[in-house]
Amino acid sequence: MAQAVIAFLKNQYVERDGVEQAFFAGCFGIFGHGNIAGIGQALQQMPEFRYYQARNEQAMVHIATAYAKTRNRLQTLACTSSIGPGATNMVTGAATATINRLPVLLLPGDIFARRNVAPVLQQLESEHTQDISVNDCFKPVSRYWDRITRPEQLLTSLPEAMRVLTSPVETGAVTLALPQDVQAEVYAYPEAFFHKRVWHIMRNRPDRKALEQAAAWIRASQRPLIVAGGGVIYSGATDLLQRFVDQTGVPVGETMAGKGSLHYDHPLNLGAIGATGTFAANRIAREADLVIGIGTRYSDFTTSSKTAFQHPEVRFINLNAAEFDASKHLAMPLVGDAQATLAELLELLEPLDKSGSLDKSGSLDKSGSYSVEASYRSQAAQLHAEWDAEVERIYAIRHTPLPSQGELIGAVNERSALDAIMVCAAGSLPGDLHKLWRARHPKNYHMEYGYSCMGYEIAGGLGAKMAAPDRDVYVMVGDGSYLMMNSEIVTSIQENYKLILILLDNQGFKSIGSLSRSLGQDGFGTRYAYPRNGVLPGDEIGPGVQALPVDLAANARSLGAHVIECKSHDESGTYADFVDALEAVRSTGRTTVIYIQNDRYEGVPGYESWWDVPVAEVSEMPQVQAARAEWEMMRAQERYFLGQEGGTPASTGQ
Ligand SMILES: Cc1ncc(C[n+]2csc(CCOP(=O)(O)OP(=O)(O)O)c2C)c(N)n1
Ligand SMILES: [Mg+2]
Repeated sequence: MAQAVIAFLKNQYVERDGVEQAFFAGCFGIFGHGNIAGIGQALQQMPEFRYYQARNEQAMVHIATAYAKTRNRLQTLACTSSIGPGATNMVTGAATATINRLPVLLLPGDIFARRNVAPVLQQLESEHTQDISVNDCFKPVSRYWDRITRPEQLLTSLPEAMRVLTSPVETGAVTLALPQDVQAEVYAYPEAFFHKRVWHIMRNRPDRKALEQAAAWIRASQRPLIVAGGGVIYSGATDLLQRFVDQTGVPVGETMAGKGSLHYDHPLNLGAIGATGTFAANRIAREADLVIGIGTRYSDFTTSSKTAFQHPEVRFINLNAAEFDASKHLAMPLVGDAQATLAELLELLEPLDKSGSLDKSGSLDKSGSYSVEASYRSQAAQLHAEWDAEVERIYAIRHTPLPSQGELIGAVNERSALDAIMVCAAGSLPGDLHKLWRARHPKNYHMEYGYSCMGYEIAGGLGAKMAAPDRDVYVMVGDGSYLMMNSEIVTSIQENYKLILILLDNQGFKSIGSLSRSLGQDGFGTRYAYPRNGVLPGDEIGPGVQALPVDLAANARSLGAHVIECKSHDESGTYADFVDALEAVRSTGRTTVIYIQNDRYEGVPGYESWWDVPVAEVSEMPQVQAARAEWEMMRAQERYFLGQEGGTPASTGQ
């Protein structure tokens, strides 16, 4: 049965726009008794389906996820684990993939189907059923889940797995739990099952009436704004988005997954939107009367916890492959592929034919195409320029004795190759990068911020590098995330994929520390420092904090990485050394860690936005009471978007 799984997987292909490729680039795994004799033997017998070793099962799912993200979901890796802890280690990875709508195929081993020798090593026993194992934990985090208790079940299960993995709507983690005994059983599978199969990736088109209504809404809009999400990039709609923006003058704010949809220096790119957004995007959002969301899930970071859009009559048009997302905020739902839908929408905004008449409230430029008012276009361009000056200001800070994170981001941005990929996921870096990173192509900014999973960074960097070996991959990782999962440095050495890891050590959680202070909690429990009088220190302790004798640079070196430690040679601090390191790293031969300490407190500010983190309603701490009062003010600005009265937008017309 396990041989059949691999023989099937290696013959699955996808095709989009006439380009065909194998869907699986191989299989990552860690062997134990739950998979070694089954999938392990099959992989050994079929070396043309490449097997890769990981150090940690969660990490290998992140590798596969990042691989799929880099390849715009057109290719991924399978992941095999043993039963028990090997399997449950993948649950966090599965959630990360599913939340980000990225395809990964998980093949955890499972307890014996025949049961006679139960309980087997690592089996979770249950008094009320024998039909349960730890693999049931995968159900809520998988888009398709199955347990193969008879070998012939593969004949119906694997095609379902492929349908879900290759569907732009349903994709995410797919889990096929493989009982240890069944993996080794024989079955006379029909030969046709193993023939090459090509899965066509569909570019579905939206309902015509909804499309016409959307065009009318756009023509009637005075202050439209595009929110560009990850779907723009995955569907390959970035060139078309630029045409749309050039033609209509509608400005763009980018989500975490959508950053890079438009070149950062396009005058109508307002940059990041939402809680970690720029003042440019957030000001335009506040007054927008129409929001055109393309390929976005509208997470709370994008909507500033539903406070970003304050125009009393704001309405939404959502272009999305998934009806679920397209319908959010009771929008006019354009359910379809972003590229195909944008093309059709653009056509409807082009000059009307001679007999056509323009919606009265729409504007008409000289060519007859829809375009926003010139004053709106120039307001957006002005804000874009002001934001760029703010980025410049932060890039130019030279904080001492320890550098600020903003200036280090600037140095990496300016000293990495134009086609490089920057990977990140958690900590204070994502917010700062969302604002400050100048994205120069759609793959330049690889941020996992659906799950913001500490530990994704290095593993994700490896996945990105495997998917794009000709590009430099820069992983920006905090000391907290580094400590949580640095294991795949070893895999990168083993497989000779060179990663450039920028390890920013601020001795703890800069992000949650500053969140904690904003909540009146003084950074409690967010520092890596010795306890004082039996209590972990907060920020009031100041420089009296007693640091831990931890040497992360030595740790990285011990895993086989080449390490460059930034030191201070004069009163200007370590910045100069960092710049030198960024030059030197271009020619190192293997995974290299640039280790630098940065300041815990010097942060990039928020720009006219908010994120809802509820504060204790009653407390004995005056600072917490003050934070609660502020929270209540902002909470009052959260909105429901209820759309039009009397039915779905398309049925009511206006
Ligand atoms: C697996 C996981 N656990 C906890 C969190 C909550 N969390 C978000 S950021 C953060 C601290 C990250 O520390 P570090 O990597 O050093 O980055 P810094 O905040 O210092 O920039 C924590 C604990 C998370 N996102 N993921
Ligand atoms: Mg840190």
